[in-house]
Amino acid sequence: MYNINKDLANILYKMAAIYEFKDDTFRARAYERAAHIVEDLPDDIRNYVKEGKLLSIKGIGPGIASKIEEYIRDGKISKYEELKKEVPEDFIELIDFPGIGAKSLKKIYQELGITTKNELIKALKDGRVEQLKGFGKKKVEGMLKAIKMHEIAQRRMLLWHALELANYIVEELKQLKEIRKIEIAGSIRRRKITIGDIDILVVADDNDRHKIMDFFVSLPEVKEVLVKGDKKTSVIIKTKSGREKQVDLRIFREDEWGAALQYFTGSKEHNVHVREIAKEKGLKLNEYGVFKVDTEEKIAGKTEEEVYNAIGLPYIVPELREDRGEIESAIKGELPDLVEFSDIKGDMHVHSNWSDGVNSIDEIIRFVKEKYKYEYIVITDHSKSQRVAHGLDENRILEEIEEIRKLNKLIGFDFIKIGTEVDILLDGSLDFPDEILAKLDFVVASVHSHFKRDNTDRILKAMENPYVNVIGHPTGRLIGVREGYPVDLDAVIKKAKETGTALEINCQPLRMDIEDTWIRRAVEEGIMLAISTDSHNLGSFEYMKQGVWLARRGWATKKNILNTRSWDEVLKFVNEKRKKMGGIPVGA
Ligand code: DGT
Ligand code: CA
Ligand code: CA
Ligand code: ZN
Repeated sequence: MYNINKDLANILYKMAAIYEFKDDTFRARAYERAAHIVEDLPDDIRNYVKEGKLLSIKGIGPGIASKIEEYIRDGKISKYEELKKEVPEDFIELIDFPGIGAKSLKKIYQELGITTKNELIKALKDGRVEQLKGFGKKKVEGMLKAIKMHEIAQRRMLLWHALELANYIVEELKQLKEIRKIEIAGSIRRRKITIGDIDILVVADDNDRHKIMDFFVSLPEVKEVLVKGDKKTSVIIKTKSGREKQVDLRIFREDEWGAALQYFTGSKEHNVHVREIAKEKGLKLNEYGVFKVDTEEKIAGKTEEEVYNAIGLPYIVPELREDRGEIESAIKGELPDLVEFSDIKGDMHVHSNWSDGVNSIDEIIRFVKEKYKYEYIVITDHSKSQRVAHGLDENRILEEIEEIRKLNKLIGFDFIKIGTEVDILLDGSLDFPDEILAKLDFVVASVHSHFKRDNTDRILKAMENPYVNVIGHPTGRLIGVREGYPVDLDAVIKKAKETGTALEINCQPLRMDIEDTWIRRAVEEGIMLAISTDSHNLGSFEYMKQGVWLARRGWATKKNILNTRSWDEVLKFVNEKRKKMGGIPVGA
């Protein structure tokens, strides 16, 4: 479904930043708070409006409520349109981007008269900004880096967002009964973590093509038509949050469907290799089918499986199609049996409102038990060094343990496991003493500070601790926002193997950390991986799916993933390490 909460939150963030630019700090704070709240709502914002419950949400006052209602009614907020005119046009996209800052832009605008992005970059580079009061070399470098990150983020879209947009377009197109089959192809189907453009394929009768393309270009989100033909039409879609994305729609005949899907799913590298294999067999492969070179006879094309089989290969799942050895494995009949979402038995990294999560543990229990077939959830609130995230100190985590025991008693079994996301401190020691960690069922340890230095030493040291079971988001990267800290993942994988520690595949859209190639290495080395959502709100539990996709791109099977195990088996993993590294077993 199209995520209206997210789009609305993006506009509220922009409004907050523009108020900041206008020195209206009061409104800036109010809009920022409202944006946070809307972003984290567990339910579609339209339902709150429908039920007249908007004003009962804490942090949404009458002024903002009326803007939200206007947005839902008209698809825009007139106040936002007005506000945009008070800021140079180029600044609108930059104004709320992390590392840039509305206040800094304002100062540069006022003191240097700068109004475009190019002028801004120039002034940052030639030292004019550095000389302004309140700016220094470091800050200027940070801003330049942020602008570069922003450009990358604009060019490619995160998988989750691209998929939401693509699904929305597919739903719209499905209104046409002339469309007999429809599928998203390209990098989305391969579940790449960032997406260049969206490719949609359709089966329809030849004489319906025109009607379908007419309907496609008339969608209200279409901002520009790049090419319009009967077989292929490309448009630019503008999302409500102002992002622009190219969408290609292609129409095929029923008997071409498999060949078209195969061709337009890519990757290019995979396809080049597949065509070489076909050539060796005297066959030709294109988007319409598989043909004999000598007679031009068509021998396959209706389904993808048929296409692969015709050139002597078994079906290869889209996530593997990167020409990273999948064709060789297919020839040998050694393709891995990849992990699936239905294999997942629990989530091992979840924040509640005891630290910086939105929901109470009780709400989390009710939501997750209703929606997922999980056997356990590990609550892993932050430790005390994370002050902005309301990290727990020793006393508070003992209280949390008590609370969890009570809640488990109410359900009748230990659905909630007691954990922590403990900070790895600068010297590699942990933010809780061992006596506390020993009382927990499961421990995630993460680096949350000093992103500039090489953090290999800290992580290796943390893994030596008998109570640390997983290293959270091992690289610290935020896609399109900040690069990961320098870290030697080969050394981390080696140490993980030595100590019996797992590495996390973090499912947050901006993290999707670690990369598929490193997952593959971890799988080859036989170390454990935990796919975890790092949820801070109820909507985030759904991200588990993209963590599974990422694991699949890293060739992971069920046995490589810790949270496909029942808790008894997880406990074995935990206690093996505790024993090996000199800790006391769980519950002793
Ligand atoms: P993206 O959009 O950058 O995230 O990545 P893709 O893989 O979706 O690339 P895109 O949209 O350019 O093309 C979709 C697929 O179509 C691509 O994965 C393979 C196929 N394709 C496109 N152009 C060519 C081509 O010139 N040669 C071959 N062999 N395949 C192509
Ligand atoms: Ca594409
Ligand atoms: Ca494309
Ligand atoms: Zn974290």
